[in-house]
Amino acid sequence: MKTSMRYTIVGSFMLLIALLGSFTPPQAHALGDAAWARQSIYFIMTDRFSNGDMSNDNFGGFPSNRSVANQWHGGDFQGIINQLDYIKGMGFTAIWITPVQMQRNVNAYHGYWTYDFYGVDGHLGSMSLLKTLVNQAHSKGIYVMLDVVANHTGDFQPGNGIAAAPFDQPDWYHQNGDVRDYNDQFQVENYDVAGLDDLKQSNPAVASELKNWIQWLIGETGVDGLRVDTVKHVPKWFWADFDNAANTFTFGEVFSGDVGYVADYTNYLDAVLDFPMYFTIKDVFGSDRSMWNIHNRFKDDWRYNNKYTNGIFVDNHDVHRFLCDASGRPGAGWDKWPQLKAALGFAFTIRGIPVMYYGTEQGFDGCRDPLNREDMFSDFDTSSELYQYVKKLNSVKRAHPALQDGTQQERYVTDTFYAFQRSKSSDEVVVCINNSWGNQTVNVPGLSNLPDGTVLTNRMGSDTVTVSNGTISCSMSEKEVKIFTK
Ligand SMILES: [Ca+2]
Ligand SMILES: [Ca+2]
Ligand SMILES: [Ca+2]
Ligand SMILES: [Ca+2]
Repeated sequence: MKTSMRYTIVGSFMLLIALLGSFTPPQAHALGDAAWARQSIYFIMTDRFSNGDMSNDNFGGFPSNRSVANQWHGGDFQGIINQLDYIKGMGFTAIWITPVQMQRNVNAYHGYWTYDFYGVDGHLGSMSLLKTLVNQAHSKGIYVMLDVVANHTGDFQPGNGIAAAPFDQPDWYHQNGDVRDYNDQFQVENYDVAGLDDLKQSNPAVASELKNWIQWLIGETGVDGLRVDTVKHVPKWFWADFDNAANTFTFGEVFSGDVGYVADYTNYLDAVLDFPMYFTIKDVFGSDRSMWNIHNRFKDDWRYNNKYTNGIFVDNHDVHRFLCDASGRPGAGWDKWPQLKAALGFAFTIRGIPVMYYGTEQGFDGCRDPLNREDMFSDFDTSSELYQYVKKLNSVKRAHPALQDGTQQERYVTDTFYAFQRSKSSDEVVVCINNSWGNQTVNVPGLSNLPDGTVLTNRMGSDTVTVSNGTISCSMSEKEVKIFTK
């Protein structure tokens, strides 16, 4: 009896070993918030990224035409699959892709005008190909975040039908007409945004179906997290339910520079895209404004439920690209890359998850939507200066836990200079940023956990400094970012 039991246990153990040897355990779909805080995200507008299948370009009678800026252009899931190595090569560990739901409009290339919640748009591919994309990304160590819209469908009512079943019932919508006063939160939540048919979450059937849908979508696709659209246009109570139903990481778009207004949503969704910081980055790095604006911005960090999981970005698809608005070198306004590199150096090293909009690495500079949604298509140049710069930032971030979710403390600030220290376990990082168009040398005092005599190396270059009296001397060229580590 005893012998046979031991045989069974040993046998089971050996069977387990055999199984482990032949199978890799499936990757967890619900990547936790803490793990998301350590990622860096590449944001892709699928229609504008890479066309891997010409046969789907005119799906549903809505043709692609690259000479029309607000029409479909042909990018698709296969195109993203084809470029996963380009993305991985830049050091990103996650992608966020625009909504995949079926559209029904020649201008719905962006995916934010849902017709059928339960269909995948044929321009992009099929559900099966989306699963392949997710699996291929996972096999390369890249997580996938899906963009979802639960505020509205496309603009069908009145006069042009209604979204597909089960969202084909008029009393599932508000029918209040357009928002007229954007300072009136009731209108913002319950009226239409630019004619887009506004879903009535207060109808229990609607709330219930939206939760069924998100569970279905996550179950089908195996994605690791959600970017949630038009968050300020839906009552907060719904987002708490939605996040709960989704049972995954969610960060929301709350388009506002008012930090109190934005931060409150982190009590309902897991996190937000940090629009207040976006406006600060645009001012400070894009227009050479004072670094004290950064100091002031960080003073509001206490307002966020978790400041480590907000998305940090220098631009996105709904605003001018950074290089459109940047003021450029005084007297040579076309020379803007030094400002962009300083902004990216800041965005990739501060608390939060860096989210970089596709094409930034190729110097895209479009202004108004849709001109800020340029085609990548043939621009996958891995030798470009900006691609290489971003690759360096990601590689330093990956090598240093302190730069992922370590604590952050300001160490020195002037109008043209900002330094901070990040710490996690035994990892210590000091970041120095020169926002001036001239060289300057600045002493950064008050460093902690770095005994005198410690030699730190700038990982964006190779120069070293030695800690003395808890201070290092940062010798900076114009618009330079240095990342010092042990
Ligand atoms: Ca295509
Ligand atoms: Ca609404
Ligand atoms: Ca409408
Ligand atoms: Ca969640």
